[in-house]
Amino acid sequence: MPSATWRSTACILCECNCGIEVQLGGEDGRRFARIRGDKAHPGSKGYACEKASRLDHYQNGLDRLVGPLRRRPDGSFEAIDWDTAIREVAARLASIRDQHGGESIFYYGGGGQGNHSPGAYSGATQSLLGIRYRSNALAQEKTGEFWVSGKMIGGLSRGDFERCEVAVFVGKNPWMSHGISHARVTLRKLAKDPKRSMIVIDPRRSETADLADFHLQVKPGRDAWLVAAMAAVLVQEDRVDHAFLAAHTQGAEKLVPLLERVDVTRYCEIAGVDEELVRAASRRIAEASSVAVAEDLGVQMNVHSTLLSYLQRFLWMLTGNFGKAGAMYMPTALQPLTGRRTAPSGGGRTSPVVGARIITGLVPCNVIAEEILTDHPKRYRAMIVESANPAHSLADSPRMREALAALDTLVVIDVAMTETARLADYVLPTSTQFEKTEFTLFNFEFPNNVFHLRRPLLAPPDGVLPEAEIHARLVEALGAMPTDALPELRQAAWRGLDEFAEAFTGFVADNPQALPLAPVILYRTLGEALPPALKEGAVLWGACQFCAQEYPDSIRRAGFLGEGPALGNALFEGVLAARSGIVFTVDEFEESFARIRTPGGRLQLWIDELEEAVQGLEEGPRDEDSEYPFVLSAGERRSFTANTIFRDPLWRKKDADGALFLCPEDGERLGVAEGELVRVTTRRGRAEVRVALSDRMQPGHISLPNGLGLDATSEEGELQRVGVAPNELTSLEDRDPYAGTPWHKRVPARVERVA
Ligand SMILES: Nc1nc2c(c(=O)[nH]1)N[C@H]1C(S)=C(S)[C@@H](COP(=O)(O)OP(=O)(O)OC[C@H]3O[C@@H](n4cnc5c(=O)[nH]c(N)nc54)[C@H](O)[C@@H]3O)O[C@H]1N2
Ligand SMILES: Nc1nc2c(c(=O)[nH]1)N[C@H]1C(S)=C(S)[C@@H](COP(=O)(O)OP(=O)(O)OC[C@H]3O[C@@H](n4cnc5c(=O)[nH]c(N)nc54)[C@H](O)[C@@H]3O)O[C@H]1N2
Ligand code: SF4
Ligand SMILES: [Mo]
Repeated sequence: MPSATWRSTACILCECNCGIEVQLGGEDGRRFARIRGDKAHPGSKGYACEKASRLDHYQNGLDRLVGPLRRRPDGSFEAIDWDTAIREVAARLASIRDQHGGESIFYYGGGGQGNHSPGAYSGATQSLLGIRYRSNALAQEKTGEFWVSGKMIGGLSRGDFERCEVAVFVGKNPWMSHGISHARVTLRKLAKDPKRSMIVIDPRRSETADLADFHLQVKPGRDAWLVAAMAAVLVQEDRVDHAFLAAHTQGAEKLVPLLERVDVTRYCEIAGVDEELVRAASRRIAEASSVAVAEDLGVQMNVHSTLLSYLQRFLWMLTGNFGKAGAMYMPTALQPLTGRRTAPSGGGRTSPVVGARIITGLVPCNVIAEEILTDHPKRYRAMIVESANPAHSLADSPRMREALAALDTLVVIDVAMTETARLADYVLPTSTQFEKTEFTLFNFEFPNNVFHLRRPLLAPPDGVLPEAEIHARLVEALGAMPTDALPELRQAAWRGLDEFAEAFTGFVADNPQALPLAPVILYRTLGEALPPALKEGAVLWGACQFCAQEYPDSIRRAGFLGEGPALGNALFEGVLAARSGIVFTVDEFEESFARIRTPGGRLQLWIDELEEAVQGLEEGPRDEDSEYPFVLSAGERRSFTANTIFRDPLWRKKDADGALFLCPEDGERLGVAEGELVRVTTRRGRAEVRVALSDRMQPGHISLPNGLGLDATSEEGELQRVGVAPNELTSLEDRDPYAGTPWHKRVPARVERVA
């Protein structure tokens, strides 16, 4: 019998983090017996998709880690106690730092779709170890967009899909992947309303395309010509918003001549989309009172990734779709997802071995293996991996495994024995996201932005610790915790936030060198004065103070009172008290204009570094490799995929082993029928997989789901791999020339029937 109590938390499977309620049950009371959307959550308001109901497969998942592990010389693991684990990890990393410098220690991860507290607390460990190079999944998808957006608007923009008249999705399938609020409700409303339109750019007739008014079914990888043609139509038919351009932008005089020159007919031919349809879609954008645009992996993990982030922005900038309801906006942030001090452009920093551009502080994922597997004196020699699974999720898994194995020391902090953890020297087990206080910084709503601090639903099992505790202990073992100052700060915290703010500010003023350790100091002082269920929320006090400095008016409009630190304290108290999340800022649409952070304070239409790439489109596409006649999209989001958060293949109700989608014509040509096996060969590897014939695919295009091919222990105790691990098939050199993002959606491939 499930307990009658519904406890509020959030779904951890995509960036939406919908509020959910859970009833616990099972013999030990630790099963997620029932799950429903939480109506009290101010963002999701009761919405949740089918995946959330499967979260017990995470909480009670396979291969859960229950205590620290150390690798023996023979390669097997032995259990060790926490004191030994912390002491040895600290000592080994410190010795690498002392010998080779902190820049030889690499940090990967920091959080996934549902948890950003690891990134917040590890900041202390990273600074103490002198770590300078780090990365995470954002450097596989969003860094090109961050770079472009940084140049064009000086920050991140999002689209108001709930109010827009026209929605444009470029290589994004929100019906399956969500990523916008109440995705399916929002999409259905758009489809039903005759006054609104949806434009979908996707080579596949995606589930989102089914609802679209305009499906521009581009040839795989040819989006750049299509989107350039759409922008060119706006200019050539004089459908741009001249008043907006004059008032809010810079660089039109350089961009417009470039777009005037575009041969729209030819570009549409290259893209494989009917010219009249392209023109009609562009006119629809120009005529609309508001347009919202989003790009995603279909183009971000493809050739022209960074270029497309640029071209896509012309559609809404040239038509004046910024800073008004239904258009593009710049949200507030409790704390920026990309960090406070990291310039989008990377401030000219490059990675030490390959010299790859660092964007928002992140080294491109595709160069990490190269930065390890070399005798270059500046190579990475040790790595901390926290809440990520790079042995599975980065391009070229065989090479990545080789790189991880070549490190002097690999420390993995995770809840489960993952493909990456299996290669570690030390595995530090942590409480699940439902066994500690957690949150994410995916807070992009507008005008009412939402933050949700989740309380634990369950106590962690003995033997695991939350990341906050792990990092505090590492800092202590490294001898850097300012222990003398802690009692006084703790006492101030007991007396209240006002006194704490004063004491903490004074402490930092006297000890500026301790500032980078603030997360763990907050945890060891303020954290102990908080109710136990909120302890790991201590780090947010700093975020609330930052937010109060950055957005005081927006916070006051959300109902918090005060000035300076008092306003930050009021916000922090609000965050702590709201079990189902809270509206932390309320904005006006025009506020986005004031947030433009470009040198001229205007939207920049021109990026020097991309001029050549735009012009280069005139040369047309490069010849395809006849040895690999198919384009494989390696990592599609389907109903039952969720990165590698669920390790148990049984969580999938259908498509258990993740079929290869292939169009019926190609099936006939290859002589394969539904359910038969084929061999997929790429330049990097090969895999055998079951075929599902799908008329959603166009000829020559095939797709495999993401997150499959995990090695999980079966009930018989054997390691089993179900489905194809996509990165056994991808190559490191297939990456964007600007941002280094991988071309996972465009893997040249061959398909043969397996006799
Ligand atoms: N169900 C589910 N949802 C998820 C996740 C999950 O694992 N499962 N993961 C989450 C994460 S981490 C992310 S980053 C997002 C990603 O979300 P999306 O980017 O929306 O997901 P994908 O299915 O990877 O790719 C989107 C679309 O790109 C299309 N595409 C392929 N090639 C091309 C091309 O050449 N041009 C264009 N224009 N499109 C192309 C595909 O057909 C697909 O429909 O999803 C999140 N949501
Ligand atoms: N070929 C190909 N490769 C891809 C993609 C693709 O489409 N195609 N998609 C890419 C994208 S967009 C993404 S976002 C990445 C995702 O790949 P990764 O960033 O590597 O992360 P996840 O698969 O989300 O796995 C998260 C890890 O966190 C662990 N975890 C869960 N909860 C906790 C916790 O509370 N604390 C800690 N410390 N650990 C926890 C899980 O066990 C898991 O090991 O994959 C990328 N790789
Ligand atoms: S939309 Fe995303 S966060 Fe919401 S329930 Fe579905 S997977 Fe979870
Ligand atoms: Mo992602």
